Amino acid sequence: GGGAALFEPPVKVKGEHLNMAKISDGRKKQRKNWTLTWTVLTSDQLLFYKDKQQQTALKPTIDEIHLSGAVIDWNSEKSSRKNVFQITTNTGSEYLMQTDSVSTANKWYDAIRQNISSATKA
Ligand code: I3P
Repeated sequence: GGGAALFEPPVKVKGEHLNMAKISDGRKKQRKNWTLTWTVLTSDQLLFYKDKQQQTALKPTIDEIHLSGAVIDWNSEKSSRKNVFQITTNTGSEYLMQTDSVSTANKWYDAIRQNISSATKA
């Protein structure tokens, strides 16, 4: 407990370049706009940075997903791209994530699913 965590940098579980498209913001549909982002998974958040340097400099994120209560599923209907999965937050925002590498996609899908599960129980 305590407030010490406020002063700590994000826990760097993974960092990698992934394509991200936010397609709905709190149940309000958004125009799909794929962006290559430096993506970092912590125990309870998925953080999107413009590039790796922004994370290192502790600059604000492009966006962040709170994993508690979120849902992750593979999705082959909302994009013509391969290896797409969708994360739906507990407020109804929807994010598509994609990479051409099936092993990278699988690795992230599994890690995010695990952290959603533990963040939701916490
Ligand atoms: C969209 C863009 C997206 C594409 C989307 C297009 O066009 O080409 O990359 O999604 O397809 O509408 P625009 O840039 O003019 O908005 P995918 O790459 O995921 O297929 P969609 O309309 O079927 O979502």
